[in-house]
Amino acid sequence: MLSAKIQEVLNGQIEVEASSSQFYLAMASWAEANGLNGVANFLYAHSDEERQHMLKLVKFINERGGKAVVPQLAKPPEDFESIQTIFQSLYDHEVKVTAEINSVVDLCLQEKDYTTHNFMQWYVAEQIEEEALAADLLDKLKLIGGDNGGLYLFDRDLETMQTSE
Ligand code: OFO
Repeated sequence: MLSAKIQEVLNGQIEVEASSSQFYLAMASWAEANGLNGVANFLYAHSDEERQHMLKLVKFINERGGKAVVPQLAKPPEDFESIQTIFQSLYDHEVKVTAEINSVVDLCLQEKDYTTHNFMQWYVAEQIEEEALAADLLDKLKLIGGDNGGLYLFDRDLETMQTSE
């Protein structure tokens, strides 16, 4: 059985994952409208994964006798300045999500909820991969700079790239 406190933070995490999904969906749509189909594919897939992360939480809360709440979400941006700013925001966003996950894990330890603590380890591992992937793509974009040929190849590479999970 979940304590009220743990249920509250897990519901908060549902919102974080759902917002990530919306944010990446907005980025994907912008990339597609701007002719970057590889980037768009990658971001659409990333958005789907965030939805899976959200669903995992919904199911866990309900399975543990709690009540999952489907949240209202803020509208993500419609426009982005450039592909560089998209990947910078993506990286910054993932770092923020890692901090949120760490605080959930922290509370699990304080509350001695080892079941939820164990469940959250999947998210801890996932964040390591997501941060590393975002940092790697950002580094590549920094190397490319304003070179259109480089950007073309970057977009083509992302067409087939798998996101983490
Ligand atoms: Fe849910 O992993 Fe990114 O945010």
